[in-house]
Amino acid sequence: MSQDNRRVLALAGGVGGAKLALGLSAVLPADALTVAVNTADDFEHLGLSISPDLDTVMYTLSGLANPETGWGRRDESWNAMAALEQLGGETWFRLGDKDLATHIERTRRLRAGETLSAVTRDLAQRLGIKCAVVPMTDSPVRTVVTADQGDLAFQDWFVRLRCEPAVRRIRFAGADKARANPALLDMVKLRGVVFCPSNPFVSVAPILAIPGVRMTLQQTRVPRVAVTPIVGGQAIKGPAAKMLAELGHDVSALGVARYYKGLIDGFVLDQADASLKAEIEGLGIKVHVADTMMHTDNDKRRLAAATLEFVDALARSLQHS
Ligand code: FO1
Repeated sequence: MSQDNRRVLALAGGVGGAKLALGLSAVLPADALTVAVNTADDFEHLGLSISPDLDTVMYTLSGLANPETGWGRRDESWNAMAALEQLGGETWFRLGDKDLATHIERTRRLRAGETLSAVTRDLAQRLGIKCAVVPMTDSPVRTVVTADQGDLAFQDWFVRLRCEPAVRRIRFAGADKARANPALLDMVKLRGVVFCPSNPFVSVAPILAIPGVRMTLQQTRVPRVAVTPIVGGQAIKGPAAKMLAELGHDVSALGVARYYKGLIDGFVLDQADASLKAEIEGLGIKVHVADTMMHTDNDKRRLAAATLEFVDALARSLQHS
Protein backbone atom coordinates (compact mmCIF):
# COMPACT_ATOMS: atom_id res chain seq x y z
CA MET A 1 0.00 0.00 0.00
CA SER A 2 1.37 3.48 -0.80
CA GLN A 3 2.02 5.98 1.98
CA ASP A 4 -1.00 8.03 0.91
CA ASN A 5 -3.41 5.13 1.01
CA ARG A 6 -2.58 4.26 4.59
CA ARG A 7 -4.68 6.96 6.23
CA VAL A 8 -7.86 6.07 8.09
CA LEU A 9 -10.58 8.65 8.73
CA ALA A 10 -12.60 7.97 11.88
CA LEU A 11 -15.88 9.83 12.51
CA ALA A 12 -16.43 10.19 16.23
CA GLY A 13 -18.63 11.74 18.87
CA GLY A 14 -18.19 11.32 22.61
CA VAL A 15 -17.29 8.39 24.83
CA GLY A 16 -17.88 5.36 22.50
CA GLY A 17 -16.20 7.10 19.58
CA ALA A 18 -13.24 8.09 21.72
CA LYS A 19 -12.72 4.50 22.88
CA LEU A 20 -12.46 3.13 19.34
CA ALA A 21 -10.30 6.12 18.34
CA LEU A 22 -7.91 5.09 21.13
CA GLY A 23 -7.86 1.53 19.79
CA LEU A 24 -7.19 2.80 16.27
CA SER A 25 -4.41 5.06 17.52
CA ALA A 26 -2.77 2.05 19.19
CA VAL A 27 -2.73 -0.12 16.05
CA LEU A 28 -2.01 2.54 13.40
CA PRO A 29 1.08 4.68 12.85
CA ALA A 30 0.43 8.22 14.16
CA ASP A 31 0.41 9.74 10.68
CA ALA A 32 -2.18 7.23 9.46
CA LEU A 33 -5.15 8.32 11.58
CA THR A 34 -7.41 11.36 11.44
CA VAL A 35 -10.24 11.54 13.97
CA ALA A 36 -12.96 13.97 12.83
CA VAL A 37 -15.07 14.95 15.82
CA ASN A 38 -18.62 16.20 16.24
CA THR A 39 -18.82 19.80 17.47
CA ALA A 40 -22.60 20.23 17.45
CA ASP A 41 -22.67 19.50 21.24
CA ASP A 42 -20.48 22.56 21.77
CA PHE A 43 -21.91 25.44 23.73
CA GLU A 44 -21.09 28.60 25.64
CA HIS A 45 -21.37 28.06 29.36
CA LEU A 46 -20.22 30.31 32.20
CA GLY A 47 -18.76 32.50 29.47
CA LEU A 48 -16.54 29.65 28.24
CA SER A 49 -16.41 27.80 24.90
CA ILE A 50 -17.01 24.14 25.75
CA SER A 51 -16.35 21.41 23.15
CA PRO A 52 -17.31 18.21 25.02
CA ASP A 53 -16.70 15.67 22.26
CA LEU A 54 -13.35 17.15 21.22
CA ASP A 55 -12.28 17.07 24.87
CA THR A 56 -13.53 13.51 25.40
CA VAL A 57 -11.52 12.38 22.37
CA MET A 58 -8.42 14.37 23.40
CA TYR A 59 -8.49 13.24 27.03
CA THR A 60 -9.05 9.62 25.96
CA LEU A 61 -6.23 9.65 23.41
CA SER A 62 -3.85 11.23 25.92
CA GLY A 63 -4.73 8.84 28.76
CA LEU A 64 -6.22 11.67 30.82
CA ALA A 65 -9.91 10.69 30.63
CA ASN A 66 -11.96 9.97 33.71
CA PRO A 67 -12.48 6.18 33.56
CA GLU A 68 -15.79 6.32 35.49
CA THR A 69 -17.64 8.90 33.39
CA GLY A 70 -15.72 8.67 30.10
CA TRP A 71 -15.87 12.51 29.90
CA GLY A 72 -13.80 15.01 31.86
CA ARG A 73 -10.37 14.32 33.35
CA ARG A 74 -9.12 11.61 35.69
CA ASP A 75 -7.90 12.55 39.19
CA GLU A 76 -10.10 15.62 38.97
CA SER A 77 -10.97 18.00 41.83
CA TRP A 78 -14.15 20.09 41.99
CA ASN A 79 -13.19 23.14 44.05
CA ALA A 80 -14.35 25.68 41.47
CA MET A 81 -17.79 24.00 41.18
CA ALA A 82 -18.17 23.86 44.99
CA ALA A 83 -17.25 27.55 45.31
CA LEU A 84 -19.60 28.42 42.45
CA GLU A 85 -22.42 26.53 44.13
CA GLN A 86 -21.87 28.44 47.37
CA LEU A 87 -22.22 31.68 45.40
CA GLY A 88 -25.48 30.50 43.81
CA GLY A 89 -23.93 30.02 40.35
CA GLU A 90 -24.91 27.49 37.70
CA THR A 91 -23.51 24.04 38.46
CA TRP A 92 -25.75 21.66 36.49
CA PHE A 93 -22.94 21.15 33.95
CA ARG A 94 -20.00 19.89 35.99
CA LEU A 95 -16.63 21.36 35.07
CA GLY A 96 -13.72 19.97 37.06
CA ASP A 97 -10.80 22.18 38.07
CA LYS A 98 -8.34 20.69 35.56
CA ASP A 99 -10.97 20.50 32.82
CA LEU A 100 -11.68 24.22 33.38
CA ALA A 101 -8.15 25.00 32.24
CA THR A 102 -8.94 23.51 28.81
CA HIS A 103 -12.06 25.66 28.43
CA ILE A 104 -10.33 28.82 29.66
CA GLU A 105 -7.44 28.39 27.22
CA ARG A 106 -9.69 27.41 24.29
CA THR A 107 -11.93 30.42 24.95
CA ARG A 108 -8.98 32.82 25.15
CA ARG A 109 -7.56 31.64 21.84
CA LEU A 110 -10.89 31.63 20.02
CA ARG A 111 -11.51 35.19 21.23
CA ALA A 112 -8.05 36.15 19.99
CA GLY A 113 -9.14 35.00 16.53
CA GLU A 114 -7.72 31.47 16.22
CA THR A 115 -9.87 28.81 14.58
CA LEU A 116 -11.18 25.84 16.54
CA SER A 117 -9.02 23.60 14.29
CA ALA A 118 -5.87 25.53 15.17
CA VAL A 119 -6.64 25.55 18.88
CA THR A 120 -7.47 21.83 18.85
CA ARG A 121 -4.27 20.98 16.94
CA ASP A 122 -2.18 22.80 19.51
CA LEU A 123 -4.00 21.50 22.61
CA ALA A 124 -3.80 17.93 21.27
CA GLN A 125 -0.08 18.31 20.61
CA ARG A 126 0.50 19.70 24.11
CA LEU A 127 -1.38 16.72 25.57
CA GLY A 128 1.01 14.43 23.68
CA ILE A 129 -1.46 13.18 21.06
CA LYS A 130 0.30 12.01 17.92
CA CYS A 131 -2.58 11.39 15.48
CA ALA A 132 -4.69 14.18 13.95
CA VAL A 133 -7.80 15.27 15.88
CA VAL A 134 -9.95 17.70 13.90
CA PRO A 135 -13.28 19.37 14.61
CA MET A 136 -15.88 18.56 11.91
CA THR A 137 -15.99 22.29 11.16
CA ASP A 138 -14.73 25.63 12.47
CA SER A 139 -18.20 27.12 11.94
CA PRO A 140 -20.72 27.18 14.80
CA VAL A 141 -23.19 24.28 14.52
CA ARG A 142 -25.57 23.55 17.39
CA THR A 143 -27.81 20.54 17.95
CA VAL A 144 -31.38 21.51 18.81
CA VAL A 145 -33.68 18.82 20.21
CA THR A 146 -37.39 19.36 19.68
CA ALA A 147 -39.37 17.82 22.54
CA ASP A 148 -43.05 18.23 23.49
CA GLN A 149 -42.19 21.33 25.54
CA GLY A 150 -40.45 22.94 22.52
CA ASP A 151 -36.88 23.37 21.35
CA LEU A 152 -34.04 22.53 23.74
CA ALA A 153 -30.33 23.26 23.35
CA PHE A 154 -28.48 19.92 23.29
CA GLN A 155 -26.74 20.09 26.68
CA ASP A 156 -29.99 21.31 28.30
CA TRP A 157 -31.66 18.17 27.03
CA PHE A 158 -28.71 15.83 27.59
CA VAL A 159 -27.35 16.91 30.97
CA ARG A 160 -29.83 19.26 32.66
CA LEU A 161 -32.93 17.23 31.72
CA ARG A 162 -31.02 13.84 31.72
CA CYS A 163 -32.27 12.99 28.19
CA GLU A 164 -35.76 12.56 29.69
CA PRO A 165 -37.98 14.60 27.31
CA ALA A 166 -39.04 12.44 24.37
CA VAL A 167 -37.30 13.51 21.17
CA ARG A 168 -39.59 14.49 18.31
CA ARG A 169 -37.06 16.02 15.97
CA ILE A 170 -33.37 16.95 15.88
CA ARG A 171 -31.81 19.70 13.85
CA PHE A 172 -28.31 21.10 13.53
CA ALA A 173 -28.60 24.89 13.52
CA GLY A 174 -25.92 26.47 11.36
CA ALA A 175 -24.96 23.23 9.58
CA ASP A 176 -26.21 24.46 6.20
CA LYS A 177 -23.74 27.37 6.29
CA ALA A 178 -20.84 25.47 7.84
CA ARG A 179 -17.62 24.65 6.03
CA ALA A 180 -16.45 21.08 6.57
CA ASN A 181 -12.96 20.33 7.75
CA PRO A 182 -11.01 19.46 4.57
CA ALA A 183 -10.30 15.96 5.95
CA LEU A 184 -14.00 15.20 5.51
CA LEU A 185 -14.11 16.22 1.85
CA ASP A 186 -11.06 14.46 0.41
CA MET A 187 -11.42 10.72 0.74
CA VAL A 188 -9.73 9.71 -2.51
CA LYS A 189 -6.51 8.48 -0.95
CA LEU A 190 -7.86 6.94 2.24
CA ARG A 191 -7.44 3.35 3.38
CA GLY A 192 -10.99 3.57 4.77
CA VAL A 193 -13.60 5.49 6.73
CA VAL A 194 -14.68 4.20 10.14
CA PHE A 195 -17.96 5.33 11.72
CA CYS A 196 -17.12 4.91 15.40
CA PRO A 197 -19.75 3.46 17.78
CA SER A 198 -21.10 6.91 18.55
CA ASN A 199 -24.73 8.02 18.71
CA PRO A 200 -25.95 8.05 15.06
CA PHE A 201 -28.44 10.90 15.65
CA VAL A 202 -26.45 13.40 17.68
CA SER A 203 -22.80 12.46 17.13
CA VAL A 204 -22.52 11.19 13.54
CA ALA A 205 -25.54 12.92 11.94
CA PRO A 206 -24.16 16.43 12.63
CA ILE A 207 -20.96 15.49 10.74
CA LEU A 208 -23.07 14.20 7.84
CA ALA A 209 -25.11 17.44 7.88
CA ILE A 210 -22.15 19.64 6.94
CA PRO A 211 -22.46 20.49 3.24
CA GLY A 212 -20.51 18.09 1.04
CA VAL A 213 -19.79 15.42 3.66
CA ARG A 214 -22.71 13.09 2.94
CA MET A 215 -22.14 13.34 -0.80
CA THR A 216 -18.40 12.73 -0.47
CA LEU A 217 -19.11 9.63 1.61
CA GLN A 218 -21.72 8.42 -0.87
CA GLN A 219 -19.39 8.85 -3.82
CA THR A 220 -16.08 7.62 -2.42
CA ARG A 221 -14.65 4.31 -3.61
CA VAL A 222 -12.83 3.67 -0.33
CA PRO A 223 -14.40 1.21 2.11
CA ARG A 224 -16.71 2.70 4.73
CA VAL A 225 -17.39 0.70 7.88
CA ALA A 226 -19.66 1.44 10.85
CA VAL A 227 -19.15 -0.15 14.25
CA THR A 228 -22.43 -0.75 16.06
CA PRO A 229 -23.26 1.49 19.02
CA ILE A 230 -26.18 -0.84 19.89
CA VAL A 231 -25.76 -4.30 21.43
CA GLY A 232 -28.71 -6.50 22.30
CA GLY A 233 -31.14 -3.64 21.65
CA GLN A 234 -29.36 -1.37 24.14
CA ALA A 235 -26.94 1.50 23.74
CA ILE A 236 -23.51 0.73 25.15
CA LYS A 237 -23.68 4.24 26.66
CA GLY A 238 -26.07 7.17 26.39
CA PRO A 239 -29.51 7.68 24.87
CA ALA A 240 -29.08 6.08 21.41
CA ALA A 241 -31.62 3.28 22.05
CA LYS A 242 -34.19 5.72 23.48
CA MET A 243 -33.71 7.96 20.44
CA LEU A 244 -34.03 5.06 17.97
CA ALA A 245 -37.44 4.29 19.53
CA GLU A 246 -38.64 7.89 19.74
CA LEU A 247 -37.60 8.67 16.18
CA GLY A 248 -39.41 5.61 14.85
CA HIS A 249 -36.50 3.27 14.09
CA ASP A 250 -36.01 -0.37 14.97
CA VAL A 251 -34.30 -0.41 18.39
CA SER A 252 -31.45 -2.65 17.30
CA ALA A 253 -28.21 -2.76 15.36
CA LEU A 254 -30.42 -3.35 12.30
CA GLY A 255 -32.08 0.04 12.92
CA VAL A 256 -28.63 1.66 12.92
CA ALA A 257 -27.54 -0.19 9.76
CA ARG A 258 -30.72 0.95 7.98
CA TYR A 259 -30.03 4.54 9.09
CA TYR A 260 -26.53 4.36 7.52
CA LYS A 261 -27.66 2.58 4.33
CA GLY A 262 -26.02 4.14 1.26
CA LEU A 263 -23.19 5.54 3.40
CA ILE A 264 -21.46 2.32 4.47
CA ASP A 265 -20.16 -0.85 2.81
CA GLY A 266 -19.65 -2.77 6.02
CA PHE A 267 -21.12 -3.04 9.52
CA VAL A 268 -19.39 -4.47 12.58
CA LEU A 269 -22.11 -6.27 14.50
CA ASP A 270 -21.75 -7.51 18.06
CA GLN A 271 -21.66 -11.28 18.56
CA ALA A 272 -24.77 -10.98 20.76
CA ASP A 273 -26.67 -9.77 17.67
CA ALA A 274 -25.29 -12.32 15.19
CA SER A 275 -28.90 -13.31 14.34
CA LEU A 276 -29.32 -9.90 12.60
CA LYS A 277 -26.49 -10.61 10.12
CA ALA A 278 -28.66 -11.85 7.24
CA GLU A 279 -31.11 -8.97 7.51
CA ILE A 280 -28.32 -6.37 7.50
CA GLU A 281 -26.67 -8.10 4.55
CA GLY A 282 -30.07 -7.90 2.84
CA LEU A 283 -29.55 -4.11 2.86
CA GLY A 284 -26.47 -4.61 0.67
CA ILE A 285 -24.12 -4.08 3.62
CA LYS A 286 -21.42 -6.66 4.43
CA VAL A 287 -21.30 -7.75 8.07
CA HIS A 288 -18.43 -8.68 10.34
CA VAL A 289 -19.41 -10.19 13.70
CA ALA A 290 -17.12 -9.35 16.62
CA ASP A 291 -17.03 -8.70 20.34
CA THR A 292 -17.63 -4.93 20.27
CA MET A 293 -17.55 -4.28 24.02
CA MET A 294 -14.56 -2.07 24.91
CA HIS A 295 -13.91 -2.43 28.65
CA THR A 296 -10.12 -2.61 28.55
CA ASP A 297 -7.46 -1.02 26.35
CA ASN A 298 -6.85 -4.48 24.92
CA ASP A 299 -10.55 -4.68 23.92
CA LYS A 300 -10.17 -1.32 22.14
CA ARG A 301 -7.08 -2.47 20.24
CA ARG A 302 -8.70 -5.79 19.33
CA LEU A 303 -11.86 -4.15 17.97
CA ALA A 304 -9.81 -1.54 16.10
CA ALA A 305 -7.64 -4.26 14.50
CA ALA A 306 -10.70 -6.33 13.53
CA THR A 307 -12.36 -3.23 12.04
CA LEU A 308 -9.27 -2.45 9.96
CA GLU A 309 -9.01 -6.04 8.74
CA PHE A 310 -12.65 -5.76 7.66
CA VAL A 311 -11.90 -2.43 5.91
CA ASP A 312 -9.07 -4.10 3.97
CA ALA A 313 -11.19 -7.14 3.07
CA LEU A 314 -13.90 -4.78 1.77
CA ALA A 315 -11.27 -2.88 -0.24
CA ARG A 316 -10.32 -6.12 -1.96
CA SER A 317 -13.95 -7.03 -2.75
CA LEU A 318 -14.76 -3.45 -3.93
CA GLN A 319 -11.84 -3.64 -6.39
CA HIS A 320 -13.46 -6.70 -7.93
CA SER A 321 -16.96 -5.21 -8.22
N1 FO1 B 1 -22.16 14.93 31.06
C1 FO1 B 1 -23.03 14.82 32.08
O1 FO1 B 1 -23.88 13.93 32.06
N2 FO1 B 1 -23.00 15.70 33.14
C2 FO1 B 1 -22.08 16.70 33.22
O2 FO1 B 1 -22.09 17.47 34.17
C3 FO1 B 1 -21.12 16.81 32.15
C4 FO1 B 1 -20.11 17.75 32.18
C5 FO1 B 1 -19.15 17.76 31.16
C6 FO1 B 1 -18.08 18.64 31.21
C7 FO1 B 1 -17.13 18.67 30.21
C8 FO1 B 1 -17.24 17.77 29.15
O3 FO1 B 1 -16.31 17.79 28.18
C9 FO1 B 1 -18.28 16.88 29.08
C10 FO1 B 1 -19.26 16.86 30.08
N3 FO1 B 1 -20.31 15.97 30.04
C11 FO1 B 1 -21.21 15.89 31.08
C12 FO1 B 1 -20.48 15.05 28.91
C13 FO1 B 1 -21.17 15.70 27.71
O4 FO1 B 1 -22.33 16.36 28.00
C14 FO1 B 1 -21.45 14.57 26.72
O5 FO1 B 1 -20.34 13.72 26.63
C15 FO1 B 1 -21.60 14.94 25.29
O6 FO1 B 1 -21.90 16.19 24.96
C16 FO1 B 1 -22.40 13.86 24.54
O7 FO1 B 1 -21.49 13.20 23.72
